[in-house]
Amino acid sequence: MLVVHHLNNSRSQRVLWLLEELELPYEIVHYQRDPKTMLAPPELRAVHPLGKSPVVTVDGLTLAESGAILETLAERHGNGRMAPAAGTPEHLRYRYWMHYAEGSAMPPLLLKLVFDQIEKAKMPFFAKPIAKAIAGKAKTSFIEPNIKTHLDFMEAELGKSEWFAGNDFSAADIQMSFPVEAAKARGGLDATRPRLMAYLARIHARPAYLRALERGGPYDLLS
Ligand SMILES: N[C@@H](CCC(=O)N[C@@H](CS)C(=O)NCC(=O)O)C(=O)O
Repeated sequence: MLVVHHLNNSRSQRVLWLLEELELPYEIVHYQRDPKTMLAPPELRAVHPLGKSPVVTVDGLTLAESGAILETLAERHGNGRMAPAAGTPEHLRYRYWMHYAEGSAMPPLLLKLVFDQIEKAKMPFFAKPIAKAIAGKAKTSFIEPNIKTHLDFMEAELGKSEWFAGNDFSAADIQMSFPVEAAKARGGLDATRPRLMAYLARIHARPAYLRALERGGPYDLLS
């Protein structure tokens, strides 16, 4: 039996979604973030040394890194669905978006989250203006312009085809959902980028996406 080690409000939601698209049986082991630090509990380190989610265990194997997990599951169980045929231009795009999501799109969004937290953090009153000034500078000079470049790029790419890899929905769309949802939640994505907003509406209407939410539990990136 395939087991998904699922942390609440996390990237492992994507694995549940792919498994629902593939209609594969699976079990979930739930882990809750520490409400103060938002970090994963130490038990996840017993499954994988990094203690991050998602991790999947199957047939004695431990798979980590969401892109690698999605690619492996799509390859093993897709039967021609969820990934374009090897050797096609769509497959190159599929591979690109699989890597781009975590390698390029997420870093500035994560930096935004960290610097937003620094601005809000409790600290001695005399340190607050300094911390705010540094965080503000990092955001306006580097982080926000980077997020804007990525949003413009993704918006333009969705003008070429309905889905990220081409005209068919694929696991690359599942992988890309997390940065696009994160951009909506905290990266300034709004109605000024109608293709990305329409993409979000399309993925959120998929029955498998909704089933994955039901099984995974509350997912704050949607609010
Ligand atoms: N690039 C990795 C990132 C894994 C990751 O950072 N997961 C987050 C959840 S979204 C996590 O486990 N955070 C809790 C922690 O760092 O303690 C992937 O896509 O699998």
